Amino acid sequence: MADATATDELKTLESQGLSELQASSDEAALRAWNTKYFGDKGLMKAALSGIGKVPKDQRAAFGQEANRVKVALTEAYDAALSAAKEKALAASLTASPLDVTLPGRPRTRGRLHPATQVLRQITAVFADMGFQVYRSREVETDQYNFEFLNMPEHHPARDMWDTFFTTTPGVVLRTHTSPGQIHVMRESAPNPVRVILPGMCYRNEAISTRSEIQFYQVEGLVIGEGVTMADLKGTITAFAHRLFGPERKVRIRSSYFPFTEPSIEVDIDWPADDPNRDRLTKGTGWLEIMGAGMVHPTVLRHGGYDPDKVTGFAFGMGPQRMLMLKHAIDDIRLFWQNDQRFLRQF
Ligand code: FA5
Repeated sequence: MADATATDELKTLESQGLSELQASSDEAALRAWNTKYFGDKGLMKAALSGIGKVPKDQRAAFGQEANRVKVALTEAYDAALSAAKEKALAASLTASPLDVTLPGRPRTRGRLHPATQVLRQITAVFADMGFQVYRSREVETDQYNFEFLNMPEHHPARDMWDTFFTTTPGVVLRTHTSPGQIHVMRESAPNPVRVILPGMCYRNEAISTRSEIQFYQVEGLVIGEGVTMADLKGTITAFAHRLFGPERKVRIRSSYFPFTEPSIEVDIDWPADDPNRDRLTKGTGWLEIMGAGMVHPTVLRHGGYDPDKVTGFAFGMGPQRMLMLKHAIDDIRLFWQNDQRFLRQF
């Protein structure tokens, strides 16, 4: 028999521990119980230190008993703890029930913006004609936007483009994609060039059904030996028929741009059955889609080419105006209003 007092103390500890465990109703209480009994300064440790009072020949039996009590309490604690956790989980599930049979929230799928779609269509048509795509910057210097395009300072033609100036002198938001022509030429001279330059342009204009302050343009530039106005007409007509269908009429008028000589403008007939035809075409039945012409010798020189050896043509079109023509859209402002009812139709 082990020492009566020390062993009794162990037994009391066991029954006291078990009944306190039963009274601990939640996880926090159980953890507090665990600290009280098995912590560094816990009752179990204190009881074990009683071994000093036990006569030597009874110490092994005391040790066995102590171990039994320790295992019994630990197992009871583990069981109580997992029961408490289950109970808490069940309670939280009833408090906020989760119906796993409910259908999920459908994810709305996005699509390409109509302006992006038409840019891609235009790119595809020109790619078939052997044009490469060149990306050019939207923030330009005055030199590139005007000067190199044959519009020196104070040239009246600058008034054709209402410009957004930045706070940095000489730096503007490009008013057209034409400054990209100079970048391409300077990178390519003296080799032949056949590129399109799509991108955003900015103009400080009054916003109307036909004009935005921010819009896309697609510039085109072809340079080589013996390039003529006939090549320009042929390219533009082939392009317009590919994009709009062979039945649509293309009209070419003479015009003026400082960076082309001669210069032209290209119109397309507006669908005759559209009730908005007169309002949008100012009664003419035609909507302008691009400016174009033969690259001015001065511009060729600024680009690093010898105008005695090569010639070139250039054009600048408005893809949004073209999309308006294609689908009889009567207001260009719809493009940037982010109205889903408009965007979803494309
Ligand atoms: C130009 O910007 C010339 N750089 C085009 C050019 C390039 C001529 C190369 C010769 C050689 P214009 O200002 O006409 O030209 O604009 C060209 C096209 O951009 C217009 O036909 C129109 O389709 C579109 N566009 C112009 N302003 C706006 C605007 N405010 N909103 C929407 N589209 C516009």
